[in-house]
Amino acid sequence: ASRERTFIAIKPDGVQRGLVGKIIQRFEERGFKMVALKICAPGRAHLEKHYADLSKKPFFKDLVDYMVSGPIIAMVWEGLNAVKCGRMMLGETNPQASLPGSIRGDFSIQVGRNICHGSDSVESANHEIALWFNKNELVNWESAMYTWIYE
Ligand code: DAT
Ligand code: MG
Repeated sequence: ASRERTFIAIKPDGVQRGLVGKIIQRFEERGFKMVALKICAPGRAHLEKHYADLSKKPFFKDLVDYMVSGPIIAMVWEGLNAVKCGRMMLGETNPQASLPGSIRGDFSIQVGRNICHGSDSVESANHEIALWFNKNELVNWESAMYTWIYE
């Protein structure tokens, strides 16, 4: 169970605003293990695939325009309930509803500039990880802190 993985991304506004280190630090400090990390700009077709479930939404074009407007930090984090806990750490989709202490609640104001992405289920995490990373980009390693984080 402590091997659950989630896909977390820092969107172009998070990168431009210099929040990369702070966001990574939150996942590190919580005790999650980084399994993959890269800066990338994968282009429109890739982002349309990433957000395929939303393709009928009125905001879809603006969303894709925003996501291709600059580099993205793509990451995979591993740990117990990484998906659900990751979502909690991000906050609500709309920053107006995100509590202080969450990433969106601390660093963002509007839904169209909510600075980060996190998978919403284990199934979508597996799908997104496969979409964003090659197998050889995922690194299996044992954290020396494991037994200090897990009972
Ligand atoms: P989340 O990113 O919390 O998983 P989502 O998957 O429903 O939310 O939507 C993906 C992104 O689309 C979201 O981060 C911001 C944008 N978005 C969602 N709902 C929106 C809305 N009502 N108006 C404008 N943009 C929206
Ligand atoms: Mg989503």
